Amino acid sequence: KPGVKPGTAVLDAAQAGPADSGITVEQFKQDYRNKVERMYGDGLERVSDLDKYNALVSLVRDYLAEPWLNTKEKYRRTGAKQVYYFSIEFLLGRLLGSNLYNLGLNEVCQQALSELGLDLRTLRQVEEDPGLGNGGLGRLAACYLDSMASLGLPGHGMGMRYRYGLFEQRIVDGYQREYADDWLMDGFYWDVRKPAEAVEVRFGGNVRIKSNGKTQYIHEGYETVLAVPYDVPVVGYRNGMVNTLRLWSAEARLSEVVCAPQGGSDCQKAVEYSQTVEELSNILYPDDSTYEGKALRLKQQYFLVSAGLQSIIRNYRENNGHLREFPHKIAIHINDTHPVLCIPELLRILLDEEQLTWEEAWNITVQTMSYTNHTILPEALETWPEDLFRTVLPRLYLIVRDINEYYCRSLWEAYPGDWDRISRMAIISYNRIHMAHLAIVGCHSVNGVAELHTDILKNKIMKEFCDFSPAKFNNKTNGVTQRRWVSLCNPALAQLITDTIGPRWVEHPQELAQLERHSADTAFQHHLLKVKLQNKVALAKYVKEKHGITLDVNSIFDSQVKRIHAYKRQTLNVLHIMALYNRLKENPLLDIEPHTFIFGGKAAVNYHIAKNTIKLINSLADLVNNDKSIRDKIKVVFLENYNVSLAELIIPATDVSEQIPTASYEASGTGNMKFMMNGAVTIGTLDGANIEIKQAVGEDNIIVFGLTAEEVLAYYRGGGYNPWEVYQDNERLRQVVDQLINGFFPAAGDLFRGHFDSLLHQGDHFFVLKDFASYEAAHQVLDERYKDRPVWLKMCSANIAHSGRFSSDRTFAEYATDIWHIRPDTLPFSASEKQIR
Ligand code: B1N
Repeated sequence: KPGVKPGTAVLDAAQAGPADSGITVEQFKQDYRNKVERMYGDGLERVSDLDKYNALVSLVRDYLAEPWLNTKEKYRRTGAKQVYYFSIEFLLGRLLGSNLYNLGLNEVCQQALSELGLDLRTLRQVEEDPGLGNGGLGRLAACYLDSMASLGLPGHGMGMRYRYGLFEQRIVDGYQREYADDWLMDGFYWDVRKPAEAVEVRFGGNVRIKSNGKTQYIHEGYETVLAVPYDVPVVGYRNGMVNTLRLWSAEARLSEVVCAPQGGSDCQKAVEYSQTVEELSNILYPDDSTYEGKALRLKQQYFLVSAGLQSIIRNYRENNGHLREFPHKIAIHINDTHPVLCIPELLRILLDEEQLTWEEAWNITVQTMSYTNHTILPEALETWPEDLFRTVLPRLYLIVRDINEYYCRSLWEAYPGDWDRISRMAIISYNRIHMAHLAIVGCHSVNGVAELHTDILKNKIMKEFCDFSPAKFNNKTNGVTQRRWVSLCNPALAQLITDTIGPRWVEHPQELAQLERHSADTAFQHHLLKVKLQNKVALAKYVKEKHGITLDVNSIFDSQVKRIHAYKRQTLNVLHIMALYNRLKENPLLDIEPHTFIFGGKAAVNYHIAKNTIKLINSLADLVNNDKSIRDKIKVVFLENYNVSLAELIIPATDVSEQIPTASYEASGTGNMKFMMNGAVTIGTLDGANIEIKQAVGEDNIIVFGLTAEEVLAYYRGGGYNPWEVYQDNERLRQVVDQLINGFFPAAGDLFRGHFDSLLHQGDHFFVLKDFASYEAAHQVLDERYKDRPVWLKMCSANIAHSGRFSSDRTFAEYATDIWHIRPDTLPFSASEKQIR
């Protein structure tokens, strides 16, 4: 049923933290009634849920106006260094719950509404997910916003206000169908439009070089797009801080067009023009970890960068002195290569508008900029054709050419005569502009997102760059915010933790380590079990309402929820379930724990094999769920439209977290961290942050399997491996691989031939067959452990207890000290606390 939306959990009153909002229940009730009446000219009893929700958001915004203003004022007064996190995606998720929670207003609001006969949960559910991101990268940016504000640090987001977010996924007959995500349809009340702070962004045209003593670059004949900012408040956790996420929207100045000579007074033309302009911020590209060389994407990137930088510089000028001081007052962080045009754009402003020398401008730029790489997938590395770049951004093109020239000269000094190396490292080569190279050259810091990922960058993908400037390279293992990913989505667990070790963990997640002492405690284990069960019941209720499938809440909930991608190996999971099903069919009395296998995730619109994987999962679900002979021992469900809100429902209810990419491919993963914080046990490969999760929890508390990254890379060097041998040697595996095409899925025909071929005839690039036996054995170990409930619950507790270092508060503190050089004494993390990680 498309109408059924994932609900939200209730927070318990006892989770009150430090600062008090100062607003009483009575006050809240009165303010709320007034708000409804003023907004709708009608009484609370007569307005719709949507109206009630909107009025509540508007009231919360009123409450946060003062801290927002005070925060800005404080930044101006103290001249504190400001960090701007540029990201083409911010996957925020719903904001009402998190803002109430961080403002310390949750209990008051809940109470006030209930006295008015309303339910906060219902109103929270009205909210559309602002889905302005694809997956991990965008969600990470959102977690960092929460941590920056909650640590009381001056960090802001710069992003795009897409008219349509990531598509809404519906499953029709087992297939993914994409629908526009019209998230703004009912309005978005969290942001504030700031038309007075709009700036112009210029595209196309040409550059005239004027030389009278000093060379000047005159950009002419360009098209102008108006960038209008919308500011979203980012509320810190009970600390009175409110930072800003600035989202840019493209608009046309129609009045000018209608009057312009070319346009005549032709309204039709004006409308067409406005449509092409607005196209710029219309859609989020629905690709995760892939690169599409679309001109519109390049324009989006420049639009964000130019608008963002102009507004930063305007603000800087109002409050500060000379631009030479810029890097001491401003840090700009580039989230993957998408906003890397920050580098040439800042240079352009400093050179053309501020008349600085190249050397001055270059030093300021490099000192200001830092860059995070999020993937080593070759298909995600951005390169733009030189021609396209020159046409769309003629002035920036000249600047990039100059950067390349200076840089290649310095390479030549270091490696005289080594043309091959220089052309491999150049920013422009073979008529393409390499954005990652530009990022490495123009930033003072380059980081990966987990230890293994950074090692691979340093020793393989970016080895030559690292040899040339080793000091730039560093690791910052990702993290997630425990406030959204435990407190908000799993209030019952949060309550149990607080009852056990006190409330400080919400701000000092390292303190979760104290749980270790209680992990074998029967009373604690009993509560933990109860919490999990309660969360499973909530998820089962949703699944029943939405999909009409009944789940056994006493079964093991085993979840793989993430984008569908060959390297993430949903197929491995599927083949294992098929094998389990076959075993049950052979021996209906087989003594296995009942399992519920949960899948969720979107496939990129043009990624055919991934879309077929969804159909494969749904075909398996049809088969298994309708086979009476296995007596509900296994169930398979694919939950439609996986997004932040659905994650908030699935993660707390999960026992087993599937993190099974081919080693070396998943830069970090962040879902793995969310599951562990909620007490799920990971079954995973030694990839990305899984390795660090293993270090944190110890090898008894995680189940690892499969090839290591080193082994995978060694196979690639040797030209791959022979999947036929594995297939021949393992009967159970041979059976399931054959079942992809032999009529086992009655209506599938040749639908899964692509999967079959990629496993057997195309060399099994992702080592699915190679890792199968080890994956199956790992599952057997898991089941053994699960049977011994006290052992299992101890594992769950250990995962929660050691999840502190995967808090984005820790990650952010590291970025702040090591990269942005924000004074460490302003960080709430004491040196000794940092040691714990
Ligand atoms: O970034 C996450 C990591 O935890 C994941 O391992 C990684 O896969 C993910 C182009 C991407 N890398 N690259 C992207 C997204 C959109 C796009 O258009 C690339 N996403 C990741 C956070 O570090």
